[in-house]
Amino acid sequence: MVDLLKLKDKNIVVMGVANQRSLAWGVAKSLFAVGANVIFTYRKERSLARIEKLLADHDYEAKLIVQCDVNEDESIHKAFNEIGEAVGTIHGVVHSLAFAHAEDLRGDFIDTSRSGYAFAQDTSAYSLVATAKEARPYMTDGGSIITMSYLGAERVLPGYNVMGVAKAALEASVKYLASELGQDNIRVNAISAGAIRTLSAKGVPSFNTILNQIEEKAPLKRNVSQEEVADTSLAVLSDLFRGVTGEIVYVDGGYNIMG
Ligand code: 1JT
Repeated sequence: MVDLLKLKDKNIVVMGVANQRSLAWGVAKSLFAVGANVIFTYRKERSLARIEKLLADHDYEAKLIVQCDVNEDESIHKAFNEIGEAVGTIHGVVHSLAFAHAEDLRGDFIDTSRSGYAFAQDTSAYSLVATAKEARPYMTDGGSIITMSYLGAERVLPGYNVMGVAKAALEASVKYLASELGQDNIRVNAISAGAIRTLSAKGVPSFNTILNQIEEKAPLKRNVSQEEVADTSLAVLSDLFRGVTGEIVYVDGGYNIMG
């Protein structure tokens, strides 16, 4: 199985580990399990400390850990330059980042401020474009870029508001990037994860209701786990998905197909 994936000794950049519940941490664990070299980026010092503790607790060793603030072009440039200098070739990137102001994730969408809208787009959608641009020069063997999306990109989910619009832009960006990077044998796909209790989900008032509705309605009659999202992510990063690009892959127990 590990041989079919062809991820052993490949250099994969994982962006967006905030704590052990992060989808990015789940992907990192799956990557370690198949012998990939994992390179982490973090923004806040607190996240660096958490990553270092998680690595120590699991007896994992990161190939490299670098600071990267995706709201700053220069920071992304420096981070990927440092990664490229250290490892030579980058084979994959896991973009698992999103942010919006708390006040824009409740109340009415129509009340979204200009700055809150721009901030959500910049952090959650443009960051993928800027990251792909900086990673590309080092992805000389081809490779796979994945990002995390959510059903709110295509359906109105009460409260998701400005993030839904940002995820819609993210999914469209996946398709435009896929069309341009295909010539370099770089695939770009999104994982549309079901609702999972991560740090981002904290403070979402109706989250329990959302989880209960999914249990009732999803074909698999249950919610999905961080591990399930991670293993699908591993598959999409791997050689098993070598013919797939520009796709939105749902890991949601089938919830998205229901009317
Ligand atoms: C962000 C947040 C991105 C929460 C997110 C997210 N993607 C999924 N969630 C969880 C969620 C949130 C809402 C929801 C369903 C799922 C918070 C910080 C900014 C980025 O409502 C239907 C509101």
